[in-house]
Formats: sequence, C-alpha cells, structure tokens
Amino acid sequence: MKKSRNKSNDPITLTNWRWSIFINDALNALSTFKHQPYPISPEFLYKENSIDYKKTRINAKAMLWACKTEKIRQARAACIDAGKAASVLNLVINPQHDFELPFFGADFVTLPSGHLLALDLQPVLHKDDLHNNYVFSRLIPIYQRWKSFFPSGGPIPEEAKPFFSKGFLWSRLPLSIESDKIIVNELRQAFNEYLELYIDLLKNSHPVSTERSSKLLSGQKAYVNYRRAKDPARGMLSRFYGKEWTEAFINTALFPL
Ligand code: DBV
Repeated sequence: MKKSRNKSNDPITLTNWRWSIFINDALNALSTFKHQPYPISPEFLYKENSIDYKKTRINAKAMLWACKTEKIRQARAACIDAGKAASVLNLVINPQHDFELPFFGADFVTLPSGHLLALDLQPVLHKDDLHNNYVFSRLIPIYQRWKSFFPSGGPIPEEAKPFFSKGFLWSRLPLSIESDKIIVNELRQAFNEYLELYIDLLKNSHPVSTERSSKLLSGQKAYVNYRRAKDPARGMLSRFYGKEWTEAFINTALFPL
C-alpha cells in the first residue's frame, strides 16, 4: 500500500524495519532544534518497487527523511527496506558552512552477505588542525570505548580515506543472532554517543569569518562531489528503482550541493 509522504520531515513509516530505533533516536536528538522540511521532490520521499530476489518477488521500499535548521544545511536519512535483499539506514548531517563543524555520517547496511556498519564525525577539512583537533579530542574517547566491540570492516577505498576521521567506527558483521544483539545494544549506544557529541557541537558552534566560511564550503563541495561520484549504493538503488531515478536521487536528494 502506497504511504503518502508530502513533506520531507513527515515520519518514516517502515514497519518491522531493523533500523527504526536508530532513526527514532536521530529524530529525537534533532528535535532539540527548530527544524523545517528540506525541499525534496515528492518522487524521492517514498518509492516502492517489486523486484525479483532468489526466485521470489520482494517489495523494495525507500523513504527519505530530511530537515534543515539554522546551523544544519541538510540532515537526511535514506531508509531502504527490501526485506532479505537489503535493509539500509544512511544518515548524513551536513552543517551550514558558516560553522566550524564536521559532517555526521552513519551508513548501516544489511545485505545477504552481512552487515556493513560505518559511523563517523567526518572532517570537512581533512588536514586542518583548527577544524579537527577539538572535535577529535572529544570523539576519540568515545571511539576507543566502542571500537573493541566491532571487528574491523577491513580496507576502504584509498580515495575515501580523507573523508574519514580517526574516530571512524567501521565494521562488517555476519548475519547472526549475536550480530542482531550487537546492533541493538552496542551499535545503538555508540550511535547515540556520536550523535550526542554532534548535537553538542552544533549547540556550541558560532559563525566563522567569511574567509573561513568559504574554505569550509570548498571542503563540503569536495565531500559531496566524491559521494555523488562514488556512492556505493548506486548498484543496489539502480537494481531496485532504475538508473535514471537513482542518478536523480543521488544528485538532487542525497547529496545536494
Ligand atoms: N551508502 C550511501 C547511501 C546508501 C549507501 C546514500 C541509500 O552513501 C548504502 C544507501 N553503502 C551502501 C551500500 C553499500 C555501502 C558501502 C548498499 C554496500 C555496497 C556493496 O558492497 O555492494 C560508508 N558505505 C559502504 C562502504 C563504505 C561506506 C566505506 C564500503 C565501500 C566499499 O567497500 O567500496 N560513508 C560511506 C562511504 C563514504 C561515507 C562510501 C565515503 C566518503 O562517507
């Protein structure tokens, strides 16, 4: 049944979706700010398609939640529920470039091959002490507390490395009852601690100089251009919803400049 979503900050109504508790935690954390819907074309707020999967048909549902605030240019959560084929929460918070703030990035992906978990406060300016030292002095203790619960996710693309911090929590878990427990316990706690830190940084940030703002904007553009070009979700989204819709979704809704 098609669910109507008219505004980008209408609730996410995916039932029995693994990542519901995470999106609820994120919306709860963001509710501390006065936020408005982020302008998104209705075709990207809800998408459903029936696809072939292992000799059966499955319903692949996609919902996009998004908002903007005084200090957030766009916060958006891409929510995919395609049953056993894929279950994804991809949350990115893009700060206004007038503020000395990193991105908040969470990419939680369940595929038949297992869970892929990526969580970070991602630097806008990679090699910049002013931008990184304070934030990562607060992030690293959180990272140290949780990293031992997660096996390493292994190598990531060399070109992606500048977009991650030293607090990048990166893991791959097998599909299992034990992994399910880690997700609802340790991963959820880590997610909320990263998010609480990010919300605190937002609350205590102040506008930077015009010159600094321009440098931060360049850094944001480099990140967005990379993610547009190399979004690892391209294959999955194209299979579910077609190449044309996928390209428009990535370039205008997920990673708007
Ligand atoms: N990733 C997205 C969006 C998704 C999404 C918008 C709507 O950015 C899903 C969905 N990520 C997704 C899927 C995969 C990954 C992988 C489906 C698995 C692709 C596959 O294996 O078939 C963090 N996500 C990844 C990977 C990383 C991230 C590092 C592994 C990539 C690889 O192994 O090549 N966060 C993600 C990322 C960046 C980031 C790639 C880059 C700067 O910030």
